[in-house]
Amino acid sequence: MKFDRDHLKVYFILGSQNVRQADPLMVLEQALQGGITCFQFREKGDGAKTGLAKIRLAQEMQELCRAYQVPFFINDDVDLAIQIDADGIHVGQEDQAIEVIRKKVSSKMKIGLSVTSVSEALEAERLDVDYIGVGPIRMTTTKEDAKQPIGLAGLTEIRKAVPQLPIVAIGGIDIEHVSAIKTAGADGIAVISAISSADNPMLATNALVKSLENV
Ligand code: TZP
Ligand code: MG
Repeated sequence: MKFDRDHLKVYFILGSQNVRQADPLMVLEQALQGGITCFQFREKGDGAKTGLAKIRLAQEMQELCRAYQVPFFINDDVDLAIQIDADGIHVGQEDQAIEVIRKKVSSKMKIGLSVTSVSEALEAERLDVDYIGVGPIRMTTTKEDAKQPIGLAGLTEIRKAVPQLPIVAIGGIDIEHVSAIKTAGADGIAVISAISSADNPMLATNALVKSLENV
């Protein structure tokens, strides 16, 4: 699957633990109908599936993404990404080292890395990752161990330090923040709750897509 910075515009992240009542597959399908440009399966935290149930859900989500030709990333779980031939893997600073992952995965697998500071961004550039996830931009309650928000100022600094690296901003982002985040230099936004907690995930996604295109 082709992958470039345009895929970072509206990057949706979801695990079954993020939807209490709804069916996660239905939420994903609505987000795909609304026009998400990338998807990451992030099954972790309280109530997350493990083992076979996790693999099965990943495969079902991957199939949906394929039908909409949207790149399918897996958070953290490099073995699962290899096993089901995901389009990409996304890892944090505390996960396996990028060099180690590169050696394990096929050359076509994309790699994203979470970054919260200029020094981590410069290191990411050296490591040759395909994009960086920069944040948290704002306070978020979705990630239990989220770091301190870096704000638009932090995002702007990181953009200046790595002018070429594709950036997706993450953390506490909703539709009213999109234009300032774009202006600060991000190629797009990554969200969980703005879509997964919306009354209508398809309409919420569509509004995000439109607001990004209008900046
Ligand atoms: N990484 C940094 S913040 C965050 C992750 C996975 C959570 C984003 O969730 P939300 O609901 O969009 O704030
Ligand atoms: Mg991680």
